[in-house]
Amino acid sequence: MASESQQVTSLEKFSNFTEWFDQLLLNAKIADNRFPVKGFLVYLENGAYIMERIRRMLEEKLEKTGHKLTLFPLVTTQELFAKEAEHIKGFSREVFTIEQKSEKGAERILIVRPTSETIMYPMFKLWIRSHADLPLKVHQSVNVYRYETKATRPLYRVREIPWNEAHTAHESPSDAERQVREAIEIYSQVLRELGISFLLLKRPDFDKFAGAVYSIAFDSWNPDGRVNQVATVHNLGRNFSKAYDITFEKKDGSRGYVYQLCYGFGYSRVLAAIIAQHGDDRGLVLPPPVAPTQVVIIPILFKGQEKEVMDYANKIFNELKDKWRTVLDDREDVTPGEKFYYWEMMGVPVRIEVGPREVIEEKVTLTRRDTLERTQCNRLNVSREVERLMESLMQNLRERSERMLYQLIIDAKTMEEASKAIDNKCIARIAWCGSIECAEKIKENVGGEIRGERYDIAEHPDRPCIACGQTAKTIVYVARAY
Ligand code: PR8
Repeated sequence: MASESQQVTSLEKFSNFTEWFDQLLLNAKIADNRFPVKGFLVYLENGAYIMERIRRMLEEKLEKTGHKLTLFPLVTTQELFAKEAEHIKGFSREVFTIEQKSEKGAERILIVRPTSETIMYPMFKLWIRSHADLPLKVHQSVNVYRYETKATRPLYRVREIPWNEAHTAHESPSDAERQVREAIEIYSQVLRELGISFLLLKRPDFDKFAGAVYSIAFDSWNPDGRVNQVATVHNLGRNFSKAYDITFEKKDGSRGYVYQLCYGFGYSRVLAAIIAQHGDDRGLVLPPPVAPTQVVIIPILFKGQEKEVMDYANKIFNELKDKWRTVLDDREDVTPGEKFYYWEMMGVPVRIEVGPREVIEEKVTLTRRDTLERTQCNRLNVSREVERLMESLMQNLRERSERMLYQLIIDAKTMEEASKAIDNKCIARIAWCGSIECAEKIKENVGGEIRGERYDIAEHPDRPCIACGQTAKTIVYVARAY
């Protein structure tokens, strides 16, 4: 068994992230950002494919846990939109509207969903009668539209947002809390299966979702130091049920407002995280569950032996094609070297080369994309070997990404240390007293925002607030964000 390991660098990705990312989007057929309406992206064959795979992974888990698939309209009225006061405050400057003119010339403005609370909840009011209708759990994968005022960035901050949103209603606060844990588990599982590592953070009150009691966010790391919020879970308490009058008859015959949650999973941001966390200077490195091509077979042709090699390559192809998305790259006008380069950029997890030597020895040579390590195996074992490599690659992606996350976290005891951490494209871990004044001071002096405290583990401050020197209430993470 021959083995040769090579160092794959990610220098370009870390030193010049934006350029690296933008070029890769086009070269690897992920997305084209040149559409003439700002913030609206064209998803190319690989980008659209990967997002579709992510969608299926998520929806399968949502449906297994009793979330019913629904499809709600794109629009709502201004009156319905304005019912929950905090929500309208949060979103009013970001909405796209449609002008609707009747034949008589009367005008009506419709609001295009920036999210669907105000579209779904008037219907929840009609559907929910008694405790027997609860919990109600629905979800949909749709585009929502936000006139983002922050600078747009392809995949990270778009104005047409492809996402899945789930909305639930419950009879008690404890059932709503149970649902928070279920939602977190579902999102964590999908992200884990994609090897994406993240901080699970409870957002500070000043940064929670408009209308929520509290918000939990999944902040994934990014090579340029800006965290990428790929998903969020919001506990809405009874804020919306009171505004939209969603009540139910309790077991004891009295009536009460339902407790609600909404949670969202940003498909384009998860795609960005896959590219950004796993990619290297040669291009994409795709997790097998979402790779459009999982195995590529490249025949190495020598004059006079073309037929033997092609027959052999076809045999391997037939052995693999039902189990893995396999391509036999038999282009005649492209050299094997050029093919290697192309498929490496495309992030194909496993490459198989077969040449005259492999034919004679009844072997194949395999290269895994994450480490570019080469191995050989007997032709008869190829299917098993591919499976082993896929598992090992996936585990390595997960571990490598997790290691990087913890390398990027800098425990900062002073403003200077925190500021230096942010300048060095890291995430600062600091002690904070909880006051808005100090949060503002930190933002100003450090150059990053307080993203929140860990939700998955309890972290107790062992030092005073970094800004005022008073007793700290909590340990929080500070970073720049998209
Ligand atoms: C909600 N209501 O709306 P959220 N570009 C790309 N992805 C985005 C963008 C953007 N401009 N804005 C948001 N996302 C709740 C929960 C129904 C669902 C993605 O929550 O405003 C982010 O990944 O927190 C974000 O975490 C997710 O949508 C949910 O958005």
